[in-house]
Amino acid sequence: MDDFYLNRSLILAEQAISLSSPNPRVGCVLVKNGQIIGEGHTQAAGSAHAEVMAIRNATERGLDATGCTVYVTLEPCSHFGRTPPCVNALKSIQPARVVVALLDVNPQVSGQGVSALRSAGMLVDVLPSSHPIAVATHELNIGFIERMTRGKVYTRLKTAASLDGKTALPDGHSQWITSDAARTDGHRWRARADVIVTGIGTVLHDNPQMNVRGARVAHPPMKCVLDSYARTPLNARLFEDDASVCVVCADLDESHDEHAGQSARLAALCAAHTAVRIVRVPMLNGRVDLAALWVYFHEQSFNEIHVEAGGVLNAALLSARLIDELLIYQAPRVVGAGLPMADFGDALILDDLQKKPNWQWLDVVRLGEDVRLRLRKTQH
Ligand code: AOF
Ligand code: ZN
Repeated sequence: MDDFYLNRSLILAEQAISLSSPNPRVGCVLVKNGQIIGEGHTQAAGSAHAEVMAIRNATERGLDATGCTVYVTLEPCSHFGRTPPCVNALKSIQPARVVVALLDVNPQVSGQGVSALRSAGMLVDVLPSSHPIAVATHELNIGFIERMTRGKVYTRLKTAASLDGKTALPDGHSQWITSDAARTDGHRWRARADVIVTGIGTVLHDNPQMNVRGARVAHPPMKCVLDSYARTPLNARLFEDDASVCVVCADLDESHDEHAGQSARLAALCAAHTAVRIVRVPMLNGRVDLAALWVYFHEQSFNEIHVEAGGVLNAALLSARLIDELLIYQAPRVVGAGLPMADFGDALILDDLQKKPNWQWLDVVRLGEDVRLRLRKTQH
């Protein structure tokens, strides 16, 4: 039965997507005499963790949790952060046993939560890291885990392309290369992100809304346009909802010809839209320094970035080694030769087939008439 209740905890944890960031997505179930007596998931940062929500839920139902078994997807925290330790909350209900799917990599917790529970006399079981529920918990929190362990923001790049890797038709039409099922799925991945990134070329050409449609979001992801010279139109569709918009522009010095024009356009953007945030980033080889921007994203404690851009920006991000995951929707169409843009531009030249592949398959799924390929960068 452990797997059954841990699976239920995992389903609850998934409900924290778009809500809990920068905190991990955690679910918790309290079980007594074969009945679920309380359940919960992590709330927004600064609010209750999953364990506290589950205990509250049992209390609200008038049920006594003493002696229960706690199923929780992530090791209960042992430190005072924005909230008091969950370990203390658990001690207050005196469970007989705690089952944990995955240890918390946060250095302030990492094993200390489990030790504290054991010291308090509880039986604690932790799944082996290869257990499917531990793996799923890891995947659900890949952004949090990468931020904590590698100090970077997990970045997923989405493209939709033809069989021959083209993102546009000869006349430039590109928006609907794949079918409804693929687009709906794409929105679910957008919903997981703290920020959706695109380039000014895409804004000017496709005028995207860059929002999440057809999936529930507690906090809509921030929209971010890489726009060195501040050319984002005041009436761009990405301003149509109230999500915050970050315009990333080049930090031009006053001797630069474009300086005055850029300042005037930025002022107009800020005057027209209260939700605009301007971020200035140094130039590197004539464009915004992407690595510097990703440092800024890390400083914001973002866990996951979702990129939907054109071939030029995609290629630059891949070359800068900022992409961790590829999400490629491929339509069963061949566009043909000599056409505008391939999904990764042409900046990456594979020169040696003897080298190990740099991407490994995560999964390949049929979605309506299309396929979805998901790959993760190999570490070597
Ligand atoms: C848990 N249960 O549901 C979550 C945990 O600043 P705080 O107090 O919100 O603490 C944030 C840290 O707590 C976070 O970095 C992670 O280590 C842990 N998250 N722990 O026991 C939860 N979301
Ligand atoms: Zn906690």
